[in-house]
Amino acid sequence: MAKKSKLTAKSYASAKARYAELGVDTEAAMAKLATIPISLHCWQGDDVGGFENTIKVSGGGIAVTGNYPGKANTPDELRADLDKALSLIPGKHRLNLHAFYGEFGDKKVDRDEIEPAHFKNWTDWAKANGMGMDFNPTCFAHPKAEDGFTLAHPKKAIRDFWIEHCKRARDISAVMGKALGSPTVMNVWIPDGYKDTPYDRLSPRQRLSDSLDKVFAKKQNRKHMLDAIECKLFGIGSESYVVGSHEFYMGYAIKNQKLLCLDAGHFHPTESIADKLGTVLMYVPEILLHVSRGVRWDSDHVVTLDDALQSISAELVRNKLLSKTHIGLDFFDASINRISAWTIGTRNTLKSLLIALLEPATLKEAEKAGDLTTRLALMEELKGMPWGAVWDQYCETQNVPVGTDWLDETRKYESEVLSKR
Ligand code: RNT
Ligand code: ZN
Repeated sequence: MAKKSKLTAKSYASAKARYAELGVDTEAAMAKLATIPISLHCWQGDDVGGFENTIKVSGGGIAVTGNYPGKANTPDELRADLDKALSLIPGKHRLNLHAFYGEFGDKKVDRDEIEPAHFKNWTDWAKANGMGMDFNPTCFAHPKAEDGFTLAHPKKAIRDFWIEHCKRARDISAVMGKALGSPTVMNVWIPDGYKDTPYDRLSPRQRLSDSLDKVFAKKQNRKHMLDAIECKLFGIGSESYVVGSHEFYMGYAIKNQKLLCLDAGHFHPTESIADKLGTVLMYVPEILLHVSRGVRWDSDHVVTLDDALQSISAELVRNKLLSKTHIGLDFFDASINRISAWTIGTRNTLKSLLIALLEPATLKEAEKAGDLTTRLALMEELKGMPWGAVWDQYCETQNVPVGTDWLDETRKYESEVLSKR
């Protein structure tokens, strides 16, 4: 360990000098990175299962594949797994919880009956860890969503059921945010859509708009909770038509000044959300990101340090959009160790932010001056800069494992804890 620290320190000293030549202050970049929270999604820990005492219904077009042993079966197990993941990730982060992860004892509590008390243990846990929390109504995996429609359902009784669920979720969010001293971002995502070509594309959207108006009718304190809405291009089982399209939610968010949630996997496969961030923020107050990775028709692979991720972070840093952006993760992989999945995805998101924070001001200046040759040359040279040495130093100063040392920790946890489940 001591040998490793010495190596880290040595590499960092040389990296610091290299960046200084470009006018980049590596210490300032690390200090800034330490202030950026990432909201860890609870659902990577149990394959989007939840803890309701009802027969599990799948659906909603979000399919988790893989059978890796050791998934969390209880709230305590899920919290222990999150504790482990958080101990391997530098910085202070948040928890993003779905409503069906409430603690219902042995009672059958339907979605239109959830209350703040069902989430008290989660809130206490977050408070003890000094973390904020985000929340989501769960409008899928339920008998009343089995035909693929919830808030836009043609039947009023079904719409009312989901409206009630979302209203309660907002009250719960407000209680959480107040208790934790940081607003809870509540994101509404619904699966509503058709597998095959619809005749009427408009009426479901009018119904959704009307349902959302009812959900959001009660004024909530923005210090305690913020409303976000998430669009999607298509899903498994809603290939031909999704009610909550980008245009729908973009319009609704602008009109009602809600947060727009942009999930990196919810657009055409070659369409990047990076280009949308600044533009959308010209018209909506804040945004929520679901950092994810689409692969062909599926939207939720573990986030890797790819170009798409790096352009998202670059956009946020270059245009100073971080203060208006809530960064959350959204992926679920059951084919690998789930704690490693969280660790890889979150560390990658942070790495991409660090790379962006290490960009020199000369890039902007070159572009402004019309010197596009320098812009291209610099952008390419930056790819070879030793940001990895700065990252290692950051991990070291944040007291989390450097390099792949975290993998030893998840392996140990797997043999001592997960394998016994
Ligand atoms: C689904 C959406 C949504 C969910 C979570 C579980 O396509 O991305 O955000 O993944 O709410
Ligand atoms: Zn999402």
